[in-house]
Amino acid sequence: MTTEANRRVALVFSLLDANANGVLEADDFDLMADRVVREAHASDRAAKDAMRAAFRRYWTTLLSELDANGDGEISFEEYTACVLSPERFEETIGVFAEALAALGDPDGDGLIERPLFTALMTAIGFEPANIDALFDAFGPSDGDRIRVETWVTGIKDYYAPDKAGIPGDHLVVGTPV
Ligand SMILES: [Ca+2]
Ligand SMILES: [Ca+2]
Ligand SMILES: [Ca+2]
Repeated sequence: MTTEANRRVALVFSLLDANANGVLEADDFDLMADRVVREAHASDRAAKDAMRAAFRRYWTTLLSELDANGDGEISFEEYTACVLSPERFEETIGVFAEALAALGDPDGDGLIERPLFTALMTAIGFEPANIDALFDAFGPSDGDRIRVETWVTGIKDYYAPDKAGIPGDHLVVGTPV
């Protein structure tokens, strides 16, 4: 595993622990889904429901794959095992990435404007400066927009334990984890 990926794993765990009690549980994913959906003012109900379902699936996948001691929670130690078998999470993360990126494009033109991107990423818990750096790394067009597929790929890469030198590394730089 790369150092960047190591730091991403720690950062992602801290973000997923939305209620900041040091372990992952169903509440964290409900809380984060609420925060993200609240920012998706222009999205329709189907898109919001898809996001909630993706968060729920994310949790049930983690629970079934990583809860080694069977207590219904995922500790950080248990969570780090996700890097051992990244392929088990690919499909779930793919669904999550598609749902999140779709919220970024409520008008369906395939492009995401910076303000909405920033609002959604802030709801997930990233820092504003890091969000800006990531958006820039995605190479926005003249209208300061990025393509939906670019973000989908970025989200998938971000959660892949074996990747390095990716745009998502901007989310780690300068972030205390
Ligand atoms: Ca928690
Ligand atoms: Ca556990
Ligand atoms: Ca759009």
